[in-house]
Amino acid sequence: MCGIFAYLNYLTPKSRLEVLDLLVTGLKRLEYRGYDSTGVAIDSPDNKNIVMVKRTGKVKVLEEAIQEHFSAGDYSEPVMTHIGIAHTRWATHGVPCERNSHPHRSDDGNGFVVVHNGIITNYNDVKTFLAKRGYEFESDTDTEVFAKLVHHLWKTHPTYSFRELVEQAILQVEGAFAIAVKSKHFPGECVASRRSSPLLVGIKTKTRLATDHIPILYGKADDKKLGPDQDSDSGKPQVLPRSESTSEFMPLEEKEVEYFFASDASAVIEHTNRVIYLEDDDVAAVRDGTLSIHRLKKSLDDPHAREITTLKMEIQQIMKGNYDYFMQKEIFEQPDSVVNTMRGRVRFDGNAIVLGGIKEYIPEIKRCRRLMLIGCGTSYHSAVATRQLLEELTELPVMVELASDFLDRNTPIFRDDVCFFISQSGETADTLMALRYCKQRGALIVGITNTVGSSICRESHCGVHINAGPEIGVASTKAYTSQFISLVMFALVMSEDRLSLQQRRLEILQALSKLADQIRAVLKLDSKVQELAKDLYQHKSLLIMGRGYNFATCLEGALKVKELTYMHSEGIMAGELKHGPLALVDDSMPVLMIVLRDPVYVKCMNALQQVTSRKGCPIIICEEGDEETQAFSSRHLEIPRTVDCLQGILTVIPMQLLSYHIAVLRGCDVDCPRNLAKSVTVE
Ligand code: UD2
Ligand code: GLU
Ligand code: MG
Repeated sequence: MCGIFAYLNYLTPKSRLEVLDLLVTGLKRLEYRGYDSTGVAIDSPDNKNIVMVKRTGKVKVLEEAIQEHFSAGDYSEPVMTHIGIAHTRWATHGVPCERNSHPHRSDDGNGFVVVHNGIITNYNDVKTFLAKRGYEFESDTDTEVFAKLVHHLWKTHPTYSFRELVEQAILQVEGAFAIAVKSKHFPGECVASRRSSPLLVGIKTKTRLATDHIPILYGKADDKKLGPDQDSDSGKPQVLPRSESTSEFMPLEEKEVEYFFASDASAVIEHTNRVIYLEDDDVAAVRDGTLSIHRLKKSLDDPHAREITTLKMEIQQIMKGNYDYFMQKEIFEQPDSVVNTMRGRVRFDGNAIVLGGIKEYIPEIKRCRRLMLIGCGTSYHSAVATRQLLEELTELPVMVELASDFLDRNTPIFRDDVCFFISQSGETADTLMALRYCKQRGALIVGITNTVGSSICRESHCGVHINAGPEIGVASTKAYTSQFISLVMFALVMSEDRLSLQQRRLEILQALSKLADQIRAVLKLDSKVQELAKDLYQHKSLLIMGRGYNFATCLEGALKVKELTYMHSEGIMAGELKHGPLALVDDSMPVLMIVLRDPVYVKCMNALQQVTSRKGCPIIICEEGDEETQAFSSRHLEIPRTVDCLQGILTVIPMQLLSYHIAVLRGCDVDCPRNLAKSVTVE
């Protein structure tokens, strides 16, 4: 999920120290992506080994370690051809520590070393397969299996090229990845590939490139699975079909060339503006200074070549991609981040859900007296958003608590309570204090965090990592939708064996499978939301009303507006209108209402009428094509229909966009609102 940077110089003399310098600079350019540890690998001075340096913490720490490590030994001698790889890690498998930092290696001899971004979901199967063949693992990561798998394939298929070995390994892994591999056995070569995680290749040559395209080559390999036990009986390694790619090979005919493999262009732009964005399942290999791009399977819509694009952007621009702010980028990442939260956990075909982090505790949780969901700010809202579904699918009492208030009240807690602590950073002080309070009283402690190795993760008995990837913008967006989905997945797990709930579960699972596309559709409302923001940004206040499954969106929307725009905003439970808030409504008060076709539709329409009859002119968030509701206002945003309990994910996105646009129009610092910090580690 974080950063890869690799540098290959071919017939371009560079000392190892210069290479290290390039690698560290590359990592620094990727720092903004967020990470918790770092590492590099280069060749030893005698070329007989690969030297790795890894550190937890910042790139600066790695830089100091490198200075120390390489002060002795002949690292200043220029080498004609060399490949160095580097990594910033955002832990998903195993806590951030030196042992889990990348690069990971295939064996004691560092035959193959790998940097990886993403999650290999079937790594346990591959691990079992390799363990039976004597491989011992030294980290908790999913990544390590890849290095060892390549090594195993190399042992069993000695004639394979480096690229073929990596291709074969890729065929065996599932999940999301960008990888770059370096090998002692294939000096001067680099193989890189991606699936879901981004990766590009930068090309730097002395003269102008002769071509704008790198042709795509195809192998013949088919993807027979190395099932965990497939060949254990015979003890004979399975013979995998070998890819052959002899066709129309048109190398880049350059004598001296440098290649950069990076997660994004910010790391290469200072060296070259010529890059190829790799597509899913492309395998890019450099051998004898020549770059080739391979695909294992031919598909009809494949182009014949990958285009070399010329970047015309400044670094600052590239870091945020096409976005002006990290928050905006993170809002638009949600189609991917929600999939990452479900990755390896939800099987849509078999309707099965496994939350590895709490699996063993489910029987205990099922026996509990009540569920308590505790958090602050946005995390608290994710609990509000999913409470109703949790009540429905667990049939347990569910309490939702703000951590600070919970502590103020000295809330009674019992041994048979199950307490969930929700926090993006896993370090939120109030939440952590509440956790310790409940733990002391003997409750079962479950964490819902985005940060592996965080305090909440360590101090909880079990939990779920939301795997949304690093969130940089102070105002939380993608973490909210991923927390939401994590809690929904928990509810689904709890109701797995309830016959009467199967239809409902199926309906939710089907809706989850469509969610990414529906989020994409909602994001298309962006320019419409921007227009609405223009109407609203000079006002003093914004009231956001809804009820049922969408009440949480009102609270979260109002929080976003407050923290980003410094404007007053309030999330109002529509059922409470006549008990007070209705007094605020007149023809000048901006109001936004969420009115969807769910069990509370009639009640929402009631509220809508109460508002319009006070001359209020609300902006309505409603379902696509719902003309009856739209008739009440000229301003409405239409969102796709989904199952009631997931609506909150689709309705919160226009609120995120709206607060973002109002903040921009008001000239506020979107990524760092005044007086706020990303992770609140003080009470
Ligand atoms: C986990 C492991 C992964 C692998 C996989 C097997 C990690 C980070 N993930 O992914 O290595 O073994 O299972 O399929 O190592 N936890 C807490 N508190 C929290 C969050 C998590 O204690 O707030 C614990 C959780 O109980 C589990 C571990 O951390 O022991 C990993 O949780 P996860 O959600 O990453 O689990 P999973 O199955 O998706
Ligand atoms: N899943 C890998 C790990 O936990 C890679 C994480 C990343 O993308 O940085 O080490
Ligand atoms: Mg724990």
